[in-house]
Amino acid sequence: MKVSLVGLNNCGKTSICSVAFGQKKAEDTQSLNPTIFYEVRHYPFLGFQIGIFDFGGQEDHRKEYLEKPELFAGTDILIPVVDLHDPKNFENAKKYFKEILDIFNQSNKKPKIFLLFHKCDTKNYQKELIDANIRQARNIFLDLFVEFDFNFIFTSIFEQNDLRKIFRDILLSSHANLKINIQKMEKDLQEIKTSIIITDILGNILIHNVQNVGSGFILRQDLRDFLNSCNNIREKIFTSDSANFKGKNDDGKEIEIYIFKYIISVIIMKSRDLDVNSHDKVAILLNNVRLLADLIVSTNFN
Ligand SMILES: Nc1nc2c(ncn2[C@@H]2O[C@H](COP(=O)(O)OP(=O)(O)O)[C@@H](O)[C@H]2O)c(=O)[nH]1
Ligand SMILES: [Mg+2]
Repeated sequence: MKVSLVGLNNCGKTSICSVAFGQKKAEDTQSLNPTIFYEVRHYPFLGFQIGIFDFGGQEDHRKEYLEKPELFAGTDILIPVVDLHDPKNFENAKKYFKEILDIFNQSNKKPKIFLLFHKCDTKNYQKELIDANIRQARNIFLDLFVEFDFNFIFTSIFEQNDLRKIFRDILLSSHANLKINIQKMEKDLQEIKTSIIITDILGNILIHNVQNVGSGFILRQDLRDFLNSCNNIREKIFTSDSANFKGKNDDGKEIEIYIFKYIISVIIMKSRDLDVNSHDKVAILLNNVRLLADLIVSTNFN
């Protein structure tokens, strides 16, 4: 799956990638260098390869892309990014987006579009201006994409958890059944009184009910290593597609790892015995994850 991020220089594209997918915190993005031409990063997600194309936004690069429309070929999802802190460039951004849309209009394959109204925060920016900028941006940009399958979203790298979820849903947007399943589980999870993290086997977090579980889209390194070891054991010793692992100390602290269909994992961390209600809900959740894993295996992502 090819995802193309486009927008003027400095609007936040590289920061979005590194905060949503990488291990970076919002504060670490200030030292990012301007992207030269374009960069492709591959993120494995639910066992599939996702290529994120980050198109650097400097003027001379923008001209070059427009002369080489093949660079955008095969884009499944186009993400135009608007910098809400930079209203004087709204019209420039609009002009650039229009030129890109023309490229897609000329080919007969149209991507899904998710417009990000980005930097929707008042970090290093005057609070009084942001509402007016949002109104202005809506007026300028929203009618641009009418001929496309189009959505818009407000984003900020300072809302890392939201950003992670937004990208998860964007990546699943062509797979409505998976998305609905995951969102339902997310709701169920909020009612369970023990810490649970559901990830793919590489540690990309799908859902969780734990605060500060990791610094982004990916599980903490030590848990990721642990998961990886469990997965190796599943493969080499159990030689089956699913397995579960338990660890316990004398005080009743417990960690359980379930691996379903070598693709998805559930990490459960208990600090004491569960009440009956939560216990039943965990069992239902595990069953649902098992079904989700089947669904993922039968889904043809590419
Ligand atoms: N306030 C705020 N600043 C952001 C946000 N996203 C990115 N930035 C800052 O915007 C600047 C440019 O970001 P960068 O990712 O290099 O932009 P790019 O040229 O589009 O790749 C950096 O100083 C980031 O820290 C955001 O959501 N809010
Ligand atoms: Mg960049």
